[in-house]
Amino acid sequence: MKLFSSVNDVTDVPALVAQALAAKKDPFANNHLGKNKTISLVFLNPSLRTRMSTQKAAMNLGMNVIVLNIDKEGWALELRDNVIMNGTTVEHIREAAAVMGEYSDIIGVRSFPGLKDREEDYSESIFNKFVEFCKVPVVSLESATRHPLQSLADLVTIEELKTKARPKVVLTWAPHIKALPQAVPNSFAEWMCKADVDFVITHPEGYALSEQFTNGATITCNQDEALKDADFIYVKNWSAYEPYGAVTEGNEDWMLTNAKLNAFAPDAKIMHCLPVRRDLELSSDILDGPRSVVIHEAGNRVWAAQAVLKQMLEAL
Ligand code: AN0
Ligand code: CP
Repeated sequence: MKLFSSVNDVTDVPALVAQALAAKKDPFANNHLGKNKTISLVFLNPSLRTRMSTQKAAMNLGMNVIVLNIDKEGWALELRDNVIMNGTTVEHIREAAAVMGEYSDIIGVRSFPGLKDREEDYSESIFNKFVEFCKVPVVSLESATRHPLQSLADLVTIEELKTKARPKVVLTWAPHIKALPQAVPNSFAEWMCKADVDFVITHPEGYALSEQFTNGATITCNQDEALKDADFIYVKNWSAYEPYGAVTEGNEDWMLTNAKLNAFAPDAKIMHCLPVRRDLELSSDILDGPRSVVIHEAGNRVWAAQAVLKQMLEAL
């Protein structure tokens, strides 16, 4: 694998899930593969899980790891083309990415969307510029529109914990006080639409995701109905796709609680990519109770990253 930016870069999804589960069983089986290879993890935005799990995965494969919080520690980056750099930016992404490529065998990049200009965000211009200019394989650590390492870990978690061949998986919108990207729900939807699951998306009016990610899903604005007999419920906030980046008030009752689960989905396992705002997005009674699998899910981020990096190392 030379690029991991979406599920479309994966030739065999079940095989990749199997490799993640194999890595979980025997973490150091391939620790010769990464010998004398360097991965650079470049963050334009904050991270806890993606940073630590990808670093751990790379170390399990024997790689050297460089982490650069370029937003805080690097020169101010110019991301636009055809501008005279007489303002606050010091270095253009063209040179910066090319230089990072000189020091790395693989590069990971995190760059969130601005949530102002939909066309710009959905063209993935920042991520694509890294890919173009660094000239080494690139793995997405969450881009403007997708978070594929998260989605792979989510699918691994569902495969591990499911108790029936074709579980019902529900993605439910949750309240938040900030405008958050659509990357996590877009990506989760895109992976679930390719998995052997019954997939339902539920959100308030006005929060429909771009259809390019939801083809094959059942979509409803009735949360109670969507939750009915769910095996897995994936909780996530996102801002509107149309009008882009908008947040509307008055949807506080979309927060999932044990009362709702007792009524509609008593056996459901509750997932969230984290970080989560307690008692705003998801009730603490769920997070602290037996239905939550969020820590297990976060643990699986290591094995998802390890499966992807293994395939990238094999293709170097
Ligand atoms: C980010 C998001 O929603 O995309 C990262 C999630 C992994 N979350 C926040 O900004 C809170
Ligand atoms: N879920 C996730 O990607 O978390 P971080 O933003 O902490 O990396």
